[in-house]
Amino acid sequence: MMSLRLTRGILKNNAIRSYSRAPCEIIEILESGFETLSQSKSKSLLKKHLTREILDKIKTKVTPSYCSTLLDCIQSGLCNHDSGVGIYAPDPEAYSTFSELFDPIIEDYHKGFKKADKHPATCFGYGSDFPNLDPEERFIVSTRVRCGRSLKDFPFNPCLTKKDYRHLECMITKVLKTLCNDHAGKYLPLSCMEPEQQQKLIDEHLLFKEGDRFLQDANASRFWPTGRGIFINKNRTFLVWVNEEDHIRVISMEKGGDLGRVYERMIIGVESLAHSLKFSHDKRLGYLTFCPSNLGTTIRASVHIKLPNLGADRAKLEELANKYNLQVRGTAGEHSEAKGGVYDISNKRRLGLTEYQVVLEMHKGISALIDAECQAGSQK
Ligand code: ADP
Ligand code: IOM
Repeated sequence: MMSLRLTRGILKNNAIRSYSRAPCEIIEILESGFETLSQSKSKSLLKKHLTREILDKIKTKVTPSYCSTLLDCIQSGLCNHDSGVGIYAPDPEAYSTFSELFDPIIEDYHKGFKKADKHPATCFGYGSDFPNLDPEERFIVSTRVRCGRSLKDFPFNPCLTKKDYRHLECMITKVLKTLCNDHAGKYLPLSCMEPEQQQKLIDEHLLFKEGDRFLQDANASRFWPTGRGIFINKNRTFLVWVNEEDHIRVISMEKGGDLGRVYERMIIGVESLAHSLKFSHDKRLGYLTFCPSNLGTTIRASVHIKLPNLGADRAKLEELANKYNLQVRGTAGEHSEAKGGVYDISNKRRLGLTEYQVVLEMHKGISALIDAECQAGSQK
């Protein structure tokens, strides 16, 4: 049996899509990766749902248009046992071709979205539906709402060519140039950025990080930094990431807890882009994204928050957050640690609810955590 290191070595040394491997080689890597994952302590949804029966059913399948294999979907999860999810869709058809595996993972992540369920039509509501979460500025450092979009007729990262990256960047930046008022800004291609400027933007939580091993092992960082970049408005409160995990990430953020204002800015931004760009959308799964955790509304509404009393016991904080369908991340985002007592807490599920309902779930949950923090403080 091949060890995890060997599996990883084979995958990494050949940064190629698996269709250029012989089918028997793909099966061999899948079998060995499956054995190693099954025996590991991984808590990923991939490990939980990839059974022998499912593996045997889908291990020889390929998607009709891009010939993506199961290995293209799960190689990141096979290499990184600390993945939360561990599976990505190399192209939109992967969600149906490998539905035996994607569906239970989607149901688990999005808390009960079943095979027969249909994602509701878009309904953003209004920013004014959401009062400031922390008007006295005691707990919340900053608030951020993001959503992801993929452009119709393009596959996701692993299947994109260098030419596709350039083409996507060109289409997206052309539209970004037309944004006005608060949303007007400028596009900075990653390839023209000095390393110091790049690091500064990462440290300020504006830019995506470099060298994410989960994305690299999913074959999502090919031709880096070609086609990648960030659009920033004058106030640095509205950002668009180009060709990172998804073709587009629309982000609104600012200091403090005014969720309504942040959300409203994101809605205007994404709706402006939708006038000129056609997005990849599915009747059942809503907006399509590279990672199944982002399907549907694709919204992650988060606060950077200090909860000294609740945070004293991270396990308890997680348990309480889970009760409100919230997810706790570290200060530098997914797979990072909390620094200086600052947690990133956001809605977990994004599929099966409208945008309004997703943000409401986050608003209610964060309000409840702040109440619990105050109560814990008064009992001291
Ligand atoms: P996403 O998938 O939403 O882009 P990540 O976990 O990769 O999330 O985080 C991306 C960046 O956004 C990180 O630098 C993270 O610290 C930052 N971030 C997330 N939420 C907030 C927030 N409320 N305030 C400031 N920065 C934030
Ligand atoms: N969205 C993706 N970056 N993530 C869920 C990776 C993982 O932990 O599996």
